[in-house]
Amino acid sequence: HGNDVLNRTSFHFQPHRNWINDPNAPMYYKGFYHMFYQHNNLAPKFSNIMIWGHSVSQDMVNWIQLEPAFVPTESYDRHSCWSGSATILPDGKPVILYTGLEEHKELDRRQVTVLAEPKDASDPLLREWVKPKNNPVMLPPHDVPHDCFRDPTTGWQGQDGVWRVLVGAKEINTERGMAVLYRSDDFVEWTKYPTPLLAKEHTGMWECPDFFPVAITGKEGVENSVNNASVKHVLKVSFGGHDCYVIGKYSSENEDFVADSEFTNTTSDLRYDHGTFYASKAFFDNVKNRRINFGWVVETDSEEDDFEKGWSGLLSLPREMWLDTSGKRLIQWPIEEINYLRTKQVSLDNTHLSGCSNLEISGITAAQADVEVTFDLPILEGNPQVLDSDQVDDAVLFDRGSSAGCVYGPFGLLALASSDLSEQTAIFFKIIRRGNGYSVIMGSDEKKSSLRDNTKKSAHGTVLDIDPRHEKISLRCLIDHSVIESYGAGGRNVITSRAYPKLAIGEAAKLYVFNDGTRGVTISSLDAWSMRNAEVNLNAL
Ligand code: DQQ
Repeated sequence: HGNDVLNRTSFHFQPHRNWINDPNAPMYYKGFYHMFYQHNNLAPKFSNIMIWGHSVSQDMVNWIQLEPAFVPTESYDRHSCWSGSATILPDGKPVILYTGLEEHKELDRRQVTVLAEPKDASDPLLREWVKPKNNPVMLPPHDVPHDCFRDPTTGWQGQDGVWRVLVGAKEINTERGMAVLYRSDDFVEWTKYPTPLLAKEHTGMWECPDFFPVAITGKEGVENSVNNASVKHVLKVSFGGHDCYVIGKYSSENEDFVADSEFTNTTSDLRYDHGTFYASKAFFDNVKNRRINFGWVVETDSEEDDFEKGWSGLLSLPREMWLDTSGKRLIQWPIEEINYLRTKQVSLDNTHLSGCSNLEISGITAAQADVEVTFDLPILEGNPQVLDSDQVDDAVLFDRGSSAGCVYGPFGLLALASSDLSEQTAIFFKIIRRGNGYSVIMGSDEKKSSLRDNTKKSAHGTVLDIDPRHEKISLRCLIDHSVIESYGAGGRNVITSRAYPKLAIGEAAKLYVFNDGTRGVTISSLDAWSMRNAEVNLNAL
């Protein structure tokens, strides 16, 4: 089998082979970006002996795979080395906190926090790590089950110089998710703070918390310990299959985080991504002063397929993150280094797309492409059919095939499409009338993504945060064989989809702009590029 048949990506992060899940401890150190990851290096499936894979890069696009960083060697991590984070200490040395699954007589696979240090901090590749004697450094507290205590964050220092980290947890006998706060003077000895930094009923176990400051104005990232009037803080937690976040004000003096909204465990939570994306981790890149996030994108084909492919899982593209001018959400955008992979380009401008039509975008490698398109709608007026969207469920709203209540659309792109359109993933918009205004639905519909029947095909979607009366509707899709990352409205909403086409592979894959609506729309501009292959962990270990 060639890569195309097996749907392997060409510019997303994947280990050389076998299984990957969460990104762990991304950092920049002495000239290299480091990515660690939950890895089973023996088979393309999750196992009960998880280790930390390790790769390095100079641009976060091309990666070299090194020896695994952590494997079970001690009783406290005998059953796995689970997720964790890196912190660069004031002397410039990195340390890592990760989750050990302990060998324990009564409490099977108890989750503990393990501290690790580089064996030789002068090695920019950080190839070897040591687990000092005083491990583990944290044990599950009494009100937390022994198997619901994991994923320590990157540390930050309060104004008092004391270190803080969060650990994901759940309250015993309830579904109250918690971000448990620990404090330390030396990063070695940790004391639990009496109350969690945040907790919420009915959300279940909080996995992979992430907590960091964002500048109130501008796109620049800020280092984890920065806290003043010019920043707000973001708390992200992974639960219910999604990476959800709240924005608020943190005070180390009062040791509290006052969030502007609450987690609800419903679709109204702010999400990094409305598609297939989980357990993400952000870090501050001091080379370019930006905050960058990576998430895990799971396979949605069958385990049998994964064994045939020899791999399972990948990471999202590195996404730069900053606070929207509204202060109400984050903006995400692929780091600029991704653009260096762009090669052959085709463009369109001011092209009318009449109702019920398709337009093929030819001349690029549609299976491996970057596409930016902006749609302009004629004036929204008159008295079109009013849709009370509260009465329409998501399954209908996010389905390309349904135009119930649409003023315009659905219109958008058909990615990874076969020439007979029997295979296609539609990334689209629908304008619906709601109350006195209009809403834009953004969807990524995988229902026809593959003729194979053993793949999961979901219709993902969300309400795009724009007013279509005042703004054009823009979309950027990064298409990479079996993954499509779609950024709506300049990165205000993101949806990642998986697709495993059988026909729409290699040169046979096509790209279309489509309009299923009855009224025409204008493509004000479209630029599409073929993408080069990145060199991602090509070396076999
Ligand atoms: N994956 C890790 C855990 C984490 C979960 C295990 C999230 O540490 O909670 O591989 O995907």
